[in-house]
Amino acid sequence: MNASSRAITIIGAGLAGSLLAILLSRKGWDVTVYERRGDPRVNGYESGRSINLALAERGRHALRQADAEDAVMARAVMMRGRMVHFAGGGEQLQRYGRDDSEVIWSIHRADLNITLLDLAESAGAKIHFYRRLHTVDFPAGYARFIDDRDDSPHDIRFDTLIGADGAGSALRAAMNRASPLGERGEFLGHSYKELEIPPGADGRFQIEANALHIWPRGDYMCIALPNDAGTFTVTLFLPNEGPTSFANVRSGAEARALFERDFADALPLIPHLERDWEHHPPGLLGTLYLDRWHLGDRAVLLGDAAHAMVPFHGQGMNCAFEDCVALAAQLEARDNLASAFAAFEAERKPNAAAIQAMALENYTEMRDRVDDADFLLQRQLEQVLQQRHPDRFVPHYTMVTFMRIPYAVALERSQIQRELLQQATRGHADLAQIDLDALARTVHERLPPLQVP
Ligand code: FAD
Ligand code: E0Q
Repeated sequence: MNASSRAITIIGAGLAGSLLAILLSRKGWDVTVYERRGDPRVNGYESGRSINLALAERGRHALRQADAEDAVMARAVMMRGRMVHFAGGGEQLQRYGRDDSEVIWSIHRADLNITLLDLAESAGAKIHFYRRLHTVDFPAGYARFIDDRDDSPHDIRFDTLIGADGAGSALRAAMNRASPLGERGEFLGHSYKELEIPPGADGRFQIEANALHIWPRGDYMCIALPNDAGTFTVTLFLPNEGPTSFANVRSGAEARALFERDFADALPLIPHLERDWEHHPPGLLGTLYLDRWHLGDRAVLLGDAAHAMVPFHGQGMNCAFEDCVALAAQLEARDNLASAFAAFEAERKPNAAAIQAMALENYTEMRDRVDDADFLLQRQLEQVLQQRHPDRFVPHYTMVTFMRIPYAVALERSQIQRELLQQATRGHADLAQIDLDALARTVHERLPPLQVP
């Protein structure tokens, strides 16, 4: 598409909005971005969202397209695997991949966002802060923004709007009013709370730095991701109702009692438990499904605005970044906006649905299964099958995290593989009892070769 004549207005300068602004500005589009919050480089970062995030191959690849990878990776902390802290004490590192070439990276949300904002501006994008999208007149091409500092309205004219304004998207609400999008939200019924592990007296990490720590406890769990300053951000995921829930753990003192009982090895590492608890409101979790992501040539949604998901696969940002690359490519390839938006939606919607489903499944797996004997046997068998059939049997986690095959393909193959693993391990306690030759025949029948890069 001929970009020189066209202007694009992006709503939201979060993770997806700022990355997309870089990609489109570099391709010659005239990009303007409107962001509800203040400039984080001036006022500090008001987020209320998770402080750090796991970056995987899909996200890294997208950052590479924007020449942002080196700057981001310079401050990233490697996570080789999950460090599982068992209820009875003791811990175990479950590697994510085959070696240190297959790892994920903990990055700081604010640093990442600032890096992307800087690059977007140097690529020519204009970013306006304190501009919260309020209402849109699509036929006339007018949008109204509010400056929340003084409630003043600001009206602009637009050609087309791209909604990167997150799970509570105001653009989505406006589009839905103009023409229903078939929106359906499903709350998980569990929420989260963030706490901090400061560095030790020597300024260093108090627990293994190069891991994603996880305390699985059946119906709930804690995780911790490292930050480059020697701290960890701990996230407690808990049901909203029930015996151990946000309904019953209301005060900092009650939170301390919960940690004494269930997370005893973590408790001494969190000195400001009560303060953190009382200052951070619990965050809601859910999945958002839409039938349509675009409105003709007037508007399109991406990232959380289009497909918010639960965070248990660590893929929300990675998926949002993949969306940005896909939308930029369709805008180049098609000769008009409406067909670019339609092609983007057709390409990405099945894949977003697949990672949404896998993220939900991973919650049960993380909180309830990673410390089970049958789970561990299945992981062992998975490794053996990967070695024997490297082009056919690729572990679920590898397909999602270290590869860029479509999420929908990863989901389909994972379902077949899980069935094979469950059938082969049923009633067995040891790998030696499993007939690998019989299994090889099933693998060849059911899993065609996958192009492994
Ligand atoms: P956001 O990052 O939410 O950005 C939206 C932007 O729009 C914000 O800047 C906001 O201020 C702005 N905005 C909102 N409304 C308006 C408006 N009306 N007008 C103008 N601007 C507006 N993903 C991973 O890949 N790895 C992880 O490890 C991971 N961990 C997570 C842990 C938790 C607890 C949670 C909740 C999420 C996690 N995610 C993770 C998901 C990730 O945070 C999101 O998928 C990602 O932030 C989506 O990016 P986005 O740009 O679509 O939305
Ligand atoms: C990852 C990395 C919030 C969060 C982020 C994550 C992961 C998990 C559990 C959670 C999944 C995993 N995982 O370890 O399988 O890989 O990002 Cl809870």
